[in-house]
Amino acid sequence: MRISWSTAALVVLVGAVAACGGDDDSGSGSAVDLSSADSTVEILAEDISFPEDVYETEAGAIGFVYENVGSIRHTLVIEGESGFKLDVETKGDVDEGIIDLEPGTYTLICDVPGHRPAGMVADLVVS
Ligand SMILES: [Cu+2]
Repeated sequence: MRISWSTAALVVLVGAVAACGGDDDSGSGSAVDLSSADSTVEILAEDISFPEDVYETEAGAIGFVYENVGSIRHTLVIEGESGFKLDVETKGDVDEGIIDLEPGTYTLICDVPGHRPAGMVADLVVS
C-alpha cells in the first residue's frame, strides 16, 4: 500500500486542525494508522454524490480514506456496521478509518439527512 505525499500532508494538516478545534463529536478521531490495513479504499464526497457506483476491495482490515471535495458536510457509513462512521465537515477535510469486513456486498451511504436519496449511496464489494 502506498500513500502519496500529498495525501500524507493533507492528513497531517487535518489532524492538526482537528486537534486545535477539539470538537470532533463523530468519535471517529483522526489518529487512525492505515499502515495496518490490508487494503485501502479512497472515496470522494461530492455535493451530493459519490463518484463511483461500486467500490471493490479485498476482505480483511480495510482502510478508508474519505475526502470532502464538495463544500458541505458529508459522512460515510456502512449499512449494518454501526461502529464505523467517517465525517468530513467541509471542503478539503479528510477522515480515515479501518474496519474488518468479510466477503460480501455492503452498502455505503452518507447519512446526512437527504443525502442518500439525493444519490450518496454506493455498493462496496468485498471479495
Ligand atoms: Cu453527504
